[in-house]
Amino acid sequence: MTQPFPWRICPLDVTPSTNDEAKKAAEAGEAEGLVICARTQTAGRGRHGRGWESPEGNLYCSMLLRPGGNARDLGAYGFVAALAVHDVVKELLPRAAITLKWPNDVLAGSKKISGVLLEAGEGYLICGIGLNILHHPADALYPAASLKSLGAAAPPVPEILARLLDHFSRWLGVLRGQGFAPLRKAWLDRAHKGRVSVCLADKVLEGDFADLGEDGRLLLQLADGSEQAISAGDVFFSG
Ligand code: BT5
Repeated sequence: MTQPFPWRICPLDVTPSTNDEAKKAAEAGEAEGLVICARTQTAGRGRHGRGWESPEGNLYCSMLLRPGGNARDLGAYGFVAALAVHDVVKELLPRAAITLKWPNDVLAGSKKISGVLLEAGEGYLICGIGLNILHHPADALYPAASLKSLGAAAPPVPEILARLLDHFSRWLGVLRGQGFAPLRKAWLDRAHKGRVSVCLADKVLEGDFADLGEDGRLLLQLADGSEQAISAGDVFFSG
C-alpha cells in the first residue's frame, strides 16, 4: 500500500481534543505524519463550535499534515478523510449502504457514523476524525449510529486506526499524485444524493443534490432551476 510518509502514532488516554494536541505539536515544529489519538476527549469539537461526544470505545484521532500550496485547496483533505473512513467502515459492514454526505460525513444505513474536522494554521493542516465504534449519541443534529449498533463485530480501536491510516495514505497519494479530480469522482460514486435541505448561517435552502464542484463545493439545484454553489452548511436529506 502507498505510504507517502511514515505515520507516527501518539496515543493519549484523556485529552480535551486531539485536534488541539495536534495543533500544539504543529506549532512546536513537529513534522507531517504525527497522529494524535485518545481514548476519550473531554471537549471534543465538531464544526462551527459544536461538540463531539467522545466516550471511551470510539476512535478519536488527528493527523498533522503540511500540505504547502494554496489555502484554497485544503478542503480536498476532508474528502481524503471521508473516503478513507468510508473504506474502513465498508470493510467492517460489507452489507450495509455506506454513503458520503457533503462535506465530509460518512453515513452507514443513512445515519452519521463519523465526522471530520479540518483546522488550518500557519504551514499546517490538522485533520481530525471521529468514528463511532461502540457508542453514538441518541439525540444528535443528524441521526447517528455506531459500528456496534449496526451489528459489526468491531476490532479493537488500534486496529481500526491502522486500517484508517492505510486508506488515508492511499487517498492522500491519489490527491498528491493526480490532484482532486479522481477524489471528486470517487466521492460522487459514494455520495448520498437526492432532495436536500441545506442550513446556511442565515437561511435554509431546499433543492436537489446536483454535483460536487471541481473546487469541492456542493452544487444544489433549486426549484427555479438555478444552481447554487455552497461552501459551508449542514445538509439534511428529505424523507
Ligand atoms: C463533525 O462536526 O462531524 C466533526 C466531528 C469531528 C470530531 C473529531 S474527534 C477527533 C478530533 N478532535 C476533535 O475535537 N474533533 C475531531 P459537525 O458536522 O459539526 O457535527 C457535530 C454534531 O454532530 C453535534 O452538534 C451533535 O449533534 C452531533 N454529534 C456529536 N457527537 C457525535 C457523535 N459521536 N456521533 C455522531 N454525531 C455526533
